[in-house]
Amino acid sequence: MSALRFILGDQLTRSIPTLHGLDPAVDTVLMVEVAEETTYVAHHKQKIVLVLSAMRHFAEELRAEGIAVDYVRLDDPDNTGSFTGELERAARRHLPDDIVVTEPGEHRVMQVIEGWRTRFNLPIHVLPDDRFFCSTVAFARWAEGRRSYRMENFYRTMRERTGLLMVDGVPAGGRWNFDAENRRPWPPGLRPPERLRFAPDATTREVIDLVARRFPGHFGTLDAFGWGTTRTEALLSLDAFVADCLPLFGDYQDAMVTGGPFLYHATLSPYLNAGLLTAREVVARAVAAHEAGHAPLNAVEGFVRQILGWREFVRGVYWLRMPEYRDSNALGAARALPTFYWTGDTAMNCLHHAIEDTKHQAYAHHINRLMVTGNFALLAGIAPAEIEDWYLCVYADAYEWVELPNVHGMSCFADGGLMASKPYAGGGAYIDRMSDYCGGCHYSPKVKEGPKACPFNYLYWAFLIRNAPVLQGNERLAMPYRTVAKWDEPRRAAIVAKADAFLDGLPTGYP
Ligand code: FAD
Ligand code: DLZ
Ligand code: SF4
Repeated sequence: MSALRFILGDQLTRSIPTLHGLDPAVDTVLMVEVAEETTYVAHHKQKIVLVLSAMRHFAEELRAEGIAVDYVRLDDPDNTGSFTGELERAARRHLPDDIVVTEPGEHRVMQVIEGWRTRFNLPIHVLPDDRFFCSTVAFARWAEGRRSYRMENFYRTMRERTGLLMVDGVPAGGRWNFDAENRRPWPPGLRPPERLRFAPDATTREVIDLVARRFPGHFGTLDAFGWGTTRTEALLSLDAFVADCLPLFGDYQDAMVTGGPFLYHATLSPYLNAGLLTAREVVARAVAAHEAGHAPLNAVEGFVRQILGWREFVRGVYWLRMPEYRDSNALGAARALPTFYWTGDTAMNCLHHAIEDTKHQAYAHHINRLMVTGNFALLAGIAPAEIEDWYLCVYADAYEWVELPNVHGMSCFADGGLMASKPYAGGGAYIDRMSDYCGGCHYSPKVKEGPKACPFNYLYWAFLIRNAPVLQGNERLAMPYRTVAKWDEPRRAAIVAKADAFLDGLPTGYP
């Protein structure tokens, strides 16, 4: 019995179920670079380089173990451009008895795989992805009977279930949450640690050339490419994060700094999502650092919460609610995406820097994503599908299972509160408090009227006024709605008109 074992580009984990029980004498591993995956959105050039180079390295590592790998390159003249077309060709080459694959990260690809059952006259084994703490079945069980899902409740269940950061059945330090200590603005003069970046080796250089030739119109630059593309490099990045960043990760988790995209953040999501690191080993390292006295609890709990909590939670919601999930639009948002999301060309300094960092690094940290680019899209009423496509394009860590709930649910509130108890909307004061962007801006968060008034302020109030029918009953928005209630109708109409005039003046579409 021979099996064709199909490994997808985000399954680059040696322990992936696809490889369980592999018999090197008869089995073949199939890996394919296909146009379907490189272009289903116009991914950032660095994301394509990272995935294809990591795939090539992973294939070489398997070969070094004596495993037969059939690897199809993007520029192979016979490449059909699709997973199904390449599986069909490979099945003709190898005549396997079985096809084995681990369930994919994305619903789109799951549908493709379901189609194989009727297309191929062969048993197709789709194995559960065991790289997550919480299986999709366990999440569905947790969600049963709940009208809305709250990360905090899920996270506490996961802490109890795994025993992580638990002492005798209670949370370490006597609290579940250290968020109050984790909101410090960046102090002037503090220099973020140097980050480990990797000079591209011959394989990565070859892929860089391929991507530059084949995808010149895709977003982003390649000059600063410094991502690791092997398991060894991903592990070095984990070591460096734990040694240099984890102790202060909590304190400055929400801070934003001009020219400092990474600060104390892990920058591990591209590796976790592609499979070069596992969530279990990353969390175990953070907990061990705390137990060894190297990192304080507020940092380690904050970090564990991101992975054991948020990452598992969004995956659970994705698989529970897809495909309907992406169709909701609770706030009826319908505007087209402004062109500056692609060019960074805007006088709003916070947006300019968040987008420039994204262009050059295929990365921006969470608060830039949520409270700058995401906040603007929410307040402006950008159509969820447009802003979702942008997030799926521009980050090296973007895969729909993690991008969609974060954008659709957390940032756009398009699911009407299924995931978040209120929209993450903020005015200029929040960005001013948490960043140094406003000092270098054409606008000022303190100016209320005239051409220097920070657009985030009137966009915020216009957002509340426009969406009052849906949002004003929300207890967590009672305070700002009390302010709105004090204004007469002409004043409210003037704020909405000002916001609309600003938004109508923005060019839209891909440049
Ligand atoms: P850190 O801040 O150091 O956090 C550590 C790890 O926790 C991350 O590596 C990541 O694996 C996990 N994590 C943290 N927050 C989240 C979260 N909200 N959801 C899931 N995992 C989380 N993350 C992605 O991996 N892919 C995406 O496409 C993505 N899109 C996002 C879109 C929006 C609008 C927002 C608000 C967040 C998005 N996130 C996404 C979550 C988060 O911003 C990134 O995981 C994080 O910035 C990655 O950088 P880091 O490794 O330095 O993370
Ligand atoms: C992201 C990506 C890209 C850009 N290219 C490929 C590819 O050529 N071949 C491949 O197997 N996977 C690629 N990927 C990752 C897939 O998109 C990912 O495995 C699916 O979205 C399933 O989550
Ligand atoms: Fe952003 Fe407003 Fe601050 Fe300018 S003034 S950086 S637009 S928050």
